Amino acid sequence: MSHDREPWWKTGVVYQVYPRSFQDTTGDGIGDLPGVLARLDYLKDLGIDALWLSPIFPSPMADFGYDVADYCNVDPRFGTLADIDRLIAAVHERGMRLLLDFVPNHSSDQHQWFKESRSSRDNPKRDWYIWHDARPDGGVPNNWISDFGGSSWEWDAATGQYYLHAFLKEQPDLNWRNPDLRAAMMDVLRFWFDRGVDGFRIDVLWHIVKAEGFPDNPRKLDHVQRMGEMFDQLQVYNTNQPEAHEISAEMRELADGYTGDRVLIGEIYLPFEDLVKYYGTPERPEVLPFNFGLINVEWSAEAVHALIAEYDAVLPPGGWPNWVLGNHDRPRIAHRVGEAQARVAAMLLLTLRGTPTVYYGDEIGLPDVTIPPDRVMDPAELRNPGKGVGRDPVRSPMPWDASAHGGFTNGEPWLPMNPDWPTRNVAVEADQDGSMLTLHKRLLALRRAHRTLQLGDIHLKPVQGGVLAYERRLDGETLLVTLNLTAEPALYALPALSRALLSTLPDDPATDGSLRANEGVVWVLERG
Ligand code: TEU
Repeated sequence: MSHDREPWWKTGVVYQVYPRSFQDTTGDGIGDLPGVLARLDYLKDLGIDALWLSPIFPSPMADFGYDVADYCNVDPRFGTLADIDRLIAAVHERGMRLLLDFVPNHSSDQHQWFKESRSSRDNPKRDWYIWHDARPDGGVPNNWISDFGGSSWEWDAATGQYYLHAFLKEQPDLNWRNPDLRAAMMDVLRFWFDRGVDGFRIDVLWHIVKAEGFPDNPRKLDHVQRMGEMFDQLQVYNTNQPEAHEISAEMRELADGYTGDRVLIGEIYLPFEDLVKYYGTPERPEVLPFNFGLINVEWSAEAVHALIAEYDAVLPPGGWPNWVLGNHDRPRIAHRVGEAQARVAAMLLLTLRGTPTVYYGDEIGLPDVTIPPDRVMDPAELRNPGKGVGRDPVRSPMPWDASAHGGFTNGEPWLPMNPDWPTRNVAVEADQDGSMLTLHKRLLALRRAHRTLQLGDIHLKPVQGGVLAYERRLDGETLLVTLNLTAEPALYALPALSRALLSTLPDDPATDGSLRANEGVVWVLERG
């Protein structure tokens, strides 16, 4: 069977760049687009296929770019439209792809559209946002809670109505029920597709439409602590409405009008049975939803096995899986499972069936960085201090070498570097046989060398003493992955004629299936 015609995003590996923290070229302590350009050869050499850039659009930065003031331009802190054009061209010259971040649920309150919308009740753009009268007693229209805490409604004294914001009050929600707004946002996608962008990660896609009539959300009894106040409620009326599927199908249709297998990856935090509906149907495809299962799972062979099985069971026919270990909102993998297990996690991510996304810095084992109170930048932390919801720790600047500020900037970095940057940086790890970076390069090279790892079927094996194992099979080749998710040695009963291809540990693995503490191995099963 030929697999040559599979779209690039099925076989490829995505790498998330948080542009503020990648490479500064101007000395302002904030990364920029020329910085990304300067590091493209590093990414090519690492072996990834596509870069996704978190938002680079003009923004007051109330939520570090997720508050967009102009969807069709570049923030001067990051560069210019000419810089993005150069970057697109340079990415393509290297045979890679570039994805941008589309933020359709809300704009900045400084967007021209919102300025017009709030200027008067009869402004033509009034209905581009979600306005609502106060209750007779002057109270908020309903009980919806914003993601950063407090009511989702903000009073606008000038026009005497509330507007809705699922996140900060500086991020008013757009009204996708308004056809003109909808058309304007589709034009935004066209603007970037026409410039050659290969796709988008779509921010909070499941939030995009709200229930008509704005009913109160029911209260939830089991309080999910880490996630904050908003999760005291079941998010039934403010998120995941049927109309969201029509919109994602429309976006998909637009993308399909372009050549080159453009991809749309939806950021959706929902239980699997609801999540997978965003694949759409073969007749009406939607998006590739991010699967955040590995971010939340308890780190044991049994729990990860159950997670993979559960996701596989709900995946619709033809639905291509997706796996993620971390992003700019969630604790880093090295922080969650420890440095030793982070190596095993990397092998898991890059050998599972599906499109993996690597979060910048995870390839060198960056930790979560403790932020002193006077350096906190994230509104989530500023509004809920000390609750552990801050995202600055996972956004620290990339340490490239042992020069000042890790080679990230000539100025003062906007967030503190990892304290061990003089030894944990790209240059040091590039020369170390046993480093996390070398492991990532080997895993990515192995994935490229074996189509089986890219496209093969997956067959989960029963867990044996803390070892998670699965086979990947394609066109007569069988690879076996055995992952010791414990800090103790473990034994896995190997099939005959198994030959090790790669261990997560620097020296050769045992040939009898015994795994060292925190070791993962990829084997090829040779035919007798
Ligand atoms: O994140 C939405 C999201 O899923 C939330 O979990 C959010 O990260 C967290 O609760 C904040 O406290 C996306 C972006 O990834 C995030 O950076 C933005 O802040 C958010 O949307 C609003 O655009």
